[in-house]
Amino acid sequence: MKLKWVEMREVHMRLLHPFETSFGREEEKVFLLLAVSNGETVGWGECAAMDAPLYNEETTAGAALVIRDHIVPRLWGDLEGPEDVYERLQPIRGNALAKAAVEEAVWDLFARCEGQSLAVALGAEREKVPVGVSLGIEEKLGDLLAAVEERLAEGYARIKVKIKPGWDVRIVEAIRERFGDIPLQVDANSCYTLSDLPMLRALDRFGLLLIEQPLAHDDIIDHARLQRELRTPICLDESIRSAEDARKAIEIGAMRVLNVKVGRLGGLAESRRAVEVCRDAGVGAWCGGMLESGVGRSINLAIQSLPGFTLPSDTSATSRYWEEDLTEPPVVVEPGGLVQVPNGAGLGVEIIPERLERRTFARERWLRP
Ligand code: OSB
Ligand code: MG
Repeated sequence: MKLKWVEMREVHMRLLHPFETSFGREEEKVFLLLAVSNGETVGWGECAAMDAPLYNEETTAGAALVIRDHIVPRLWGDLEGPEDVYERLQPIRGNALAKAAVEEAVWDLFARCEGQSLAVALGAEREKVPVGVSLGIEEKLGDLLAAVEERLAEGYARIKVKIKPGWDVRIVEAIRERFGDIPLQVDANSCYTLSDLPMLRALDRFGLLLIEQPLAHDDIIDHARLQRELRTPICLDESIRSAEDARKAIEIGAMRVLNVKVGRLGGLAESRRAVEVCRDAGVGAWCGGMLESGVGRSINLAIQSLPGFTLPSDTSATSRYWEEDLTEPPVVVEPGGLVQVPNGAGLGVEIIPERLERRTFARERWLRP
């Protein structure tokens, strides 16, 4: 298949609730949506880069430049399948979030052309997947406890709370005291060092499912040292950017669980390889999120339908993020914390043109030369 055109939009969407992590607070998502077409059918992808380089080094504006100047020019040749895109973009160093947005769109295009859901195109095994919810840092402990209560009532299969120095042992202790033995995990987004070992040991007493990315964003060595000190599994997010990274981290004992983010791993093909590495090694996996719109969220649901995903993911209901999403139908959480994996062609969701137009701030389209 040859692409006829590629279109990139900058989209702005206000979150229902501000989301605070150890690296910052987000109130509005400014992100890129990618569309690719063979002239008849359109495929969609979403770039997970954020406005500022605080999660990883990429930004929305930087990703737009890389997509325009370096990624799109490599897409015009014949594509035998969506797997070709990862190979085609391999010479470009880094820029995983930018590459993944385009790769996802090509996967969607191929799946739609074949009348297959993206999940089936990837090799789906499950029609429903368990999901949890990721709760940001609040000003008051009471607000966090109220949020936990509300989300448990909505049926989520586990709770994840963001932690940072001063908002860690205290909140985990309070949640355990109030809600008992619920499935609970924490995410530090790289805000500690090995000098925080006493605090991390204190966390180890609470029977958490996992501790996500406690140490530096680019480290596996210290994580391996830390894992030897803890019973709680360490889960890596920021540090793992490829299936090879996953293999190395597992080999030195730096992680027992992987947070699979399609963006951070540079696309769906590489995410699938990373999960295979984990499965072969008996290491757990789940799918993280980047506060995506319905486009990114249906991609996340498709990948987590594969074998190898062992824990609930961060793909929460649409109502947790947006007053009105770009897509229909919304993601809804059923009893038991289960979400239906879309089974229509491609992403299996419909993009509502008026909603997209209203939130599009810039648009560029390139035609095959
Ligand atoms: O580290 O998992 C993370 C959101 C933005 C950036 C990084 C992370 C997150 C989340 C939210 O935890 C996941 C979601 O609900 O989409
Ligand atoms: Mg994380």
